[in-house]
Amino acid sequence: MRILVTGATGQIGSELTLELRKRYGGDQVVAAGHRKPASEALASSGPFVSLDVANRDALAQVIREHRIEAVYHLAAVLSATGEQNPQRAWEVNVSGLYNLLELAREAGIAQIFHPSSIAVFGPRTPRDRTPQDTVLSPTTMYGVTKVTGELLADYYAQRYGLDIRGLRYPGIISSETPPGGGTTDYAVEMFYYAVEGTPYTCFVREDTMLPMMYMPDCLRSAIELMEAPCARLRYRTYNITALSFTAGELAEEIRKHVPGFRIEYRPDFRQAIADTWPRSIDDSAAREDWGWNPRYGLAEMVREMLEALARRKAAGCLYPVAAESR
Ligand code: AKB
Repeated sequence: MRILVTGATGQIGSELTLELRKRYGGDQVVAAGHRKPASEALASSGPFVSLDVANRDALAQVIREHRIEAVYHLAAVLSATGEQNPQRAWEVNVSGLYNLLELAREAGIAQIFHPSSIAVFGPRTPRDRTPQDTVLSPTTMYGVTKVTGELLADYYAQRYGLDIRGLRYPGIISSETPPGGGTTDYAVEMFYYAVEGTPYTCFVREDTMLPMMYMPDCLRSAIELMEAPCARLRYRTYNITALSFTAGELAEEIRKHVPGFRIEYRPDFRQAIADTWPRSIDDSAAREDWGWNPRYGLAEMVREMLEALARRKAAGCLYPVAAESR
């Protein structure tokens, strides 16, 4: 299959592209992003095209020229940035997806992966062990676009027979490309500050608990869902999680490795977003239908994150997350 990854320079896209290239071959996986690839590995391991998914003609050209047969559609504006520019969030997240679905219908694309998010839930949704089937009433534009995306996926599957699959991702923690513009970004930033030896000002309260997942689990979940037999899937978009912890619990775990790590809590507008999202997720449907099983708990994730970032720092290639926001 010739695969296109949109949003390939983002947090998930940059690592998923490399994982897919390892599995299916470098030339088979076209990376598309609106920034230049940040890593040499991403730039040199296969084709890269510059693309804004809201530009339908440009997307059509990439699909045609590279004879694309499957798409991992990761291009998105996240929750915090989405509140700063809701119009752009709609354009990228909804118009971009609509463009892709229409082109997929015309070009006969075999499969699409479209991530959703815990942002589809809202203040009227049960916050503990949030069920698969529940109230979707988000209060952020990002959440609105993700609910719309889920509904569009259902519609195009029913009406045109497209094979579209998705996961409601929690916060994703990773050591390669930092996330940009999400509410859960504090859980990544904290590591960078700890490794830099700089005190961190956290933008949510110490007792804020959100569901999270470490990148290796995130990559595996996308690929396992896409490879699952269609007949076993009761849902098009699944709840998924790995672990839940408070900001304070994460800081405590980091302190076991970096004893002098200092943190203060100064909640900003992102606290109000976090307060409408689940504390934990019921992902039993994913476990039953396609065998989802996360491998990383808090202790292993924190140890691996700190080791990976320390290696990057020693090699002089730690992204300047801490330096930029200092
Ligand atoms: C965000 O915080 O906006 C994202 C998400 C949970 O989808 N990380």
